Amino acid sequence: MDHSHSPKFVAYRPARVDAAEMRDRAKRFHELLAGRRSVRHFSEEPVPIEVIEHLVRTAGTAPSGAHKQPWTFCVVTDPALKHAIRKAAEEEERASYEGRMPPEWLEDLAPLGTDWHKEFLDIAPCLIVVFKRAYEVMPDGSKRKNYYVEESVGIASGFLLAAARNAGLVTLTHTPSPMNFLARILQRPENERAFLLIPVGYPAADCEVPDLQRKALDQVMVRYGS
Ligand code: IYR
Repeated sequence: MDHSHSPKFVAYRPARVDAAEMRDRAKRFHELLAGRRSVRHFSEEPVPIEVIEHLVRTAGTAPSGAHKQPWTFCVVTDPALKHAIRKAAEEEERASYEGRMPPEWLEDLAPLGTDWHKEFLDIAPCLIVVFKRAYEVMPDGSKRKNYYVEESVGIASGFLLAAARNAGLVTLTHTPSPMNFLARILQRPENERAFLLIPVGYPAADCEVPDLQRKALDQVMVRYGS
């Protein structure tokens, strides 16, 4: 049997950006994303589904191990489903905040002002539940493992957050723990595991965020070479 593959390649000539414009674009993109904040106080105002679809398309442009695209984005706008998710998340989060999380963790979270109440899961107009696909099921029923699934889905989620910010929407990377209730409520197949829960919408009129600072460049970048 011949196991050789002949990969097909196509020309790739992305438009060249001149130096001045490159600097300008790099700076502006930083300014755009520097203005991103995790938001916990949402408005109920709905978001056009076409916009959400574009955010998901953008997330799906992320690189992935062996181009397996090991992700599924569940877009939840149904109020009853959002409420079921809120109830289950609060049950887990209550157990975490009231006993499962060690004191150091609670101390680290104190500046964020979080607790087990997750009202935003009812209020935000759209919840995007990101699932990672550990493996694919082949037509013959056999399983084929995906590669670098965490990295791939993490990058795709980052693209989604950046795309939402670009569209003028706000997000939260919510991580109720454990998250297995999401696969149950959304009736996902057994190859999918919840990875992140991302409420998307507009901030409430009186929205506030914690007064946090980001690390400076010299704290995150180490240069080798001149
Ligand atoms: N999952 C909990 C706790 C939590 C943990 C981290 I790390 C945060 O940065 C924020 C919250 C919650 O969502 O409240």
